[in-house]
Amino acid sequence: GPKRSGPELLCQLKGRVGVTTLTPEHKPFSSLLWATLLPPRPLTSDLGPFKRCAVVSSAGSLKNSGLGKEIDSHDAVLRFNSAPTVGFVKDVGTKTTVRLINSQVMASDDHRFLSSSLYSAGILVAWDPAPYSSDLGEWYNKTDYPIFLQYQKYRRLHPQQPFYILHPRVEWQLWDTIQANMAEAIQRNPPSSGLLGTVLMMSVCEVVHVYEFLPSRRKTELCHYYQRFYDAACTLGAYHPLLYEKNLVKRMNQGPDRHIFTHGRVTLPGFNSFNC
Ligand code: NCC
Repeated sequence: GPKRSGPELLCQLKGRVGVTTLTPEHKPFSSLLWATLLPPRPLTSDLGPFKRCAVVSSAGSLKNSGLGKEIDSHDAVLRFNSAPTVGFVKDVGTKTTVRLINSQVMASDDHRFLSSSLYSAGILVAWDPAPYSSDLGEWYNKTDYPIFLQYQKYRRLHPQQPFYILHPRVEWQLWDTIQANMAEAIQRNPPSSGLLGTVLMMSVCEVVHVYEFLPSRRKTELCHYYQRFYDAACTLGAYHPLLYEKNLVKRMNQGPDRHIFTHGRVTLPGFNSFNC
């Protein structure tokens, strides 16, 4: 396809991707008893609007970054999966407004999703790699991990904590946008939590700073800032089209390259901050 400029890409993203979450009215959930556990309104009606937001990737390059204070200065902070703050406050801050989790985290025993206090801060948003069709009925019968079972269990144990499920359409609207801007065919797997969370925050914030999604001078093979596990695929991608996601974000960045190098920081405008 044609090589779009940053502003053109932002407009395309804004036009094609609509962040929505499941509500009790969505079929086939509307006919199921547990649908009453879903929030009555979509996430974007309940969250924000915020001025300045931070998206904190889980990359190993956050380690020894000293970015904690800067991250906490934002009005809202999004984190991913089982990325902790306790023990890492100097580098990643303390504030958690939203935690975006994949269905693998919800289902696997090692993450103790139902019992760990790690997940109790902020609003939870869960997602599961759905079939490309984004048909809710098809997905319901063929989730990657048992997202709905775990959702029901968690909601019954923690009824006060807001908890949303991302509409799988978002994954594929985003995937289509990535593919539309790449010369080669990319693997048909949904984008990483990192890009999904970034677009989520662009929907409710005026400005979004994304940390260590594009690696800084601290770039390392250390997978996560919170684990002693080394694998370059964490930064470069394997299952997720991560390198393509990063290419797109690099092209949309409105901050100077220097900020990527020193802070691993990218600056993106919220969807309501520009006209197309
Ligand atoms: O690793 P993960 O992601 O939880 O990281 C969250 C997001 O941060 C960005 N990232 C992370 C590490 C790194 N070195 N560079 C990065 O840019 C990515 O954008 C990433 O999405 C996921 O996307 O949900 C993912 O989840 C893990 C895993 O399921 C959870 O951490 C729970 O253990 C996946 N790993 C495996 O399946 C083994 C990972 O592929 C994607």
